[in-house]
Amino acid sequence: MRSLILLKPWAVSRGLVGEILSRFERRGIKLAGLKLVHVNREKAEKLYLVHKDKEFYEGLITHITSSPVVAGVLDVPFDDPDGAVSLIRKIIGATDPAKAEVGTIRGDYGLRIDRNVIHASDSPKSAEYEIPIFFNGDELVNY
Ligand code: 3AN
Repeated sequence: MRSLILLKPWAVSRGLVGEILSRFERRGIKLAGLKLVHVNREKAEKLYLVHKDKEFYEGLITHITSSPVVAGVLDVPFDDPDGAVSLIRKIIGATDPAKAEVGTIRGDYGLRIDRNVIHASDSPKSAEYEIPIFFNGDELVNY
């Protein structure tokens, strides 16, 4: 099962890319795609479409487009797609770093809810929607 992750601007500017990616690698989760991108407004609006009416929406768009992010596609070798997404969400931790368990990515590296260092698809359906925003089919590999 494939899912999108974005290491957000603060993860890149604070030099945490390697450490964060290693959390997935050491768990046995493979990368199917990886790139450094400066997200444009169009892609940001597509990614955060479900949050369009939220009061934090403009801040979300401004932040994700402010400086480069690392976009990745994780490949979890589970037959059960919901189980794969749950595992990824467990590794990243709760949305608010102040509430995320220590030992999770957000719990160890995040500080503010609006700068929570990583995005990950929250369902198999959102993974299907989000991956093509950042990757063409020929940029993803099976191995
Ligand atoms: P998650 O990223 O855990 O799936 P969502 O989808 O509810 O959480 O929120 C998307 C992003 O919006 C979060 N990663 C976070 O950066 C930001 N966000 C969520 N809630 C708030 C909030 N109350 N204030 C500011 N930013 C928020």
